[in-house]
Amino acid sequence: MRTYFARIPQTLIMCIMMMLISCLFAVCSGSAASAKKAQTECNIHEGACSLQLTGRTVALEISPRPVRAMADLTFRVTVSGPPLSGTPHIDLGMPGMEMGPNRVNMEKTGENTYTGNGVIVRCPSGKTTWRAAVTVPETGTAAFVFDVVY
Ligand SMILES: [Cu+2]
Repeated sequence: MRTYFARIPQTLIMCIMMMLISCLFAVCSGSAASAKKAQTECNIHEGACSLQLTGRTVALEISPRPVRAMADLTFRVTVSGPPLSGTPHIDLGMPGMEMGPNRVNMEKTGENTYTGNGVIVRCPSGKTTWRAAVTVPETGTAAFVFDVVY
């Protein structure tokens, strides 16, 4: 009995510490996410999808449409506002799944427009939901979640 009661405060302290640590992590990741990341679900088959991020509008258009897996795709990113110091890039992945690196490098093809080519692979799980994370210099990452056609 004695040892049982002696263990309670220790367990409580451990619990409180774990709660504090997880709260700290939540606050840290929460503030980082709101400052430089934005995500939206969109229908990429209908045309360009856009997001507001750090005072700019980031738009993504993929062609040809409908957007299919295992096909050569052209990714076009348009960023409003003053000129960027560098070129955006896109990381293709699946929400909640590790699919390996798949980056689309882009080049400037217009005033505010950047273009690159890439392939969305077919997921062995059969799931069709992909995410294109567009990283824009000095702006952050705009992530677009959409379904592709297999
Ligand atoms: Cu997958």
